[in-house]
Amino acid sequence: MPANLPPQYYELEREYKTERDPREKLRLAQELLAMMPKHKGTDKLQADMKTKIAKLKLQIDGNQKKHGARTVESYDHIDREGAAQIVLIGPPNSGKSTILDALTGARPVIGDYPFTTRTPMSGMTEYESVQLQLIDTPPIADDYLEKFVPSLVRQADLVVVVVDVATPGFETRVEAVFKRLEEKRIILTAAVPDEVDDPRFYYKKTILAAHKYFESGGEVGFQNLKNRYPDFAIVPSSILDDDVIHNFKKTIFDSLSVIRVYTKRVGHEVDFTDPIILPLGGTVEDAAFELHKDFAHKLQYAKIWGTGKHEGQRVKNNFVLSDGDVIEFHI
Ligand SMILES: Nc1nc2c(ncn2[C@@H]2O[C@H](COP(=O)(O)OP(=O)(O)OP(=O)(O)O)[C@@H](O)[C@H]2O)c(=O)[nH]1
Ligand SMILES: [Mg+2]
Repeated sequence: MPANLPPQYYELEREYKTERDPREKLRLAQELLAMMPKHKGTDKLQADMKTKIAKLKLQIDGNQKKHGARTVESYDHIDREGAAQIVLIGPPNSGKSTILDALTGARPVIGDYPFTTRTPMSGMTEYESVQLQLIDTPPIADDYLEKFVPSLVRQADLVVVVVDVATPGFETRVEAVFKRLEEKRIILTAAVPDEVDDPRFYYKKTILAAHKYFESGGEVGFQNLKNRYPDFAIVPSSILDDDVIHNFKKTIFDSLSVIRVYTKRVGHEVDFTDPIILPLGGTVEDAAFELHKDFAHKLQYAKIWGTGKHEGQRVKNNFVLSDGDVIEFHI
C-alpha cells in the first residue's frame, strides 16, 4: 500500500535529516509523525519515526543529566512556570530587558546600545494572583537571529513584540522580526486560526508593546504602529508608570484566553490566593483534573458561586466555568 505522503512531508524530512541540534531534530520528528496519514501504508514509517523520537528524547535527557541542568544551559528551552509562558522578542535596543527587569525579580543586563542581550532569561510576575513567566531574548534583526529564539517562540503561550515607538524607523525593524520568524515557519498572528492549510507552519498568538510610549514621538509612533498592524492588540508600555505596567499585564492576561477559578473546601473559606487556571471553555472536570488526576475520577458533583449563577448552585462535571467562579468539589 503506498504511503501517500503530502509534498510538504518530503521538504520537512530534508530539514530533519540535516538538523544537528537534538531538540530541534526532535521537534521536526514529532511534526513529521503528526503529518503522516495514519493507515496501513504508513505503519512501518510511523513505527520508525516513533523509535527515532524515543531515541532523541533519551539523548536529550542523557545530555542534561550528564552536564547537570544548571551548569550547561540549553537556551532553546525554559521550563514553564506559573500559568503561562510569555516570550518578549523584538528589534535591538527596544526595551525587552528593561521590561523583564521592571516586572520581575530577574536582573538582565540593560544597555543603551543594541545587542546587549545574548542569552534568554526568565522571571515571574503576578497579575491578580496569576503567576506569569516572562522570557527576555536576544534581539531579532534583518541580519541577526539567534538559533534558539525560534524554539523559545514556538514553546511560548504568547509572544510580545516589544517595539520602541519613539525612535524613528522602527517600522522596518518590526517587519524584520515578523519576516525572520516567518523564514523559520513561525507566523506571528493576532488570532490563531482553527485550521491551518500547511501543517509545517506554527501560528503564534502575538501582541505588540508600544514601548517608550511616553518619550517624545512615542504617541505618534503608537498610532503609526496601530495603522500598520490593525488586527493586533497593541499596548502602550513604559516602566515609569504603575498604571501602564498594570495595563500591560492585563493585556497579556486577556490575550492568554484563560480563566481563573477559585477553590473552596467544604466548610472553609474561599482560597483567593491560588486560582486554578483553565483555558476558555474549561469545565468542572478540567478544574478537578488540574488539582489532581485521581480527583477528577472520583468527582461526584460540584457547587459553584459566581456571577449569573445561584449561590452554591449544584452543577455536573461538564459544566462550563467562567473567570472568577468559585468551586467546591464533592467526591
Ligand atoms: N527613555 C526610555 N528609555 C528606555 C525605556 N525602556 C528602556 N529604555 C532604554 O533603552 C535602552 C535599551 O534597553 P534594553 O532593555 O536593554 O533593550 P533590549 O530590547 O533588551 O535591547 P537588546 O538586548 O539589545 O535587544 C536602555 O538604554 C534603556 O535604559 C523607556 O521606557 N524610556
Ligand atoms: Mg536586552
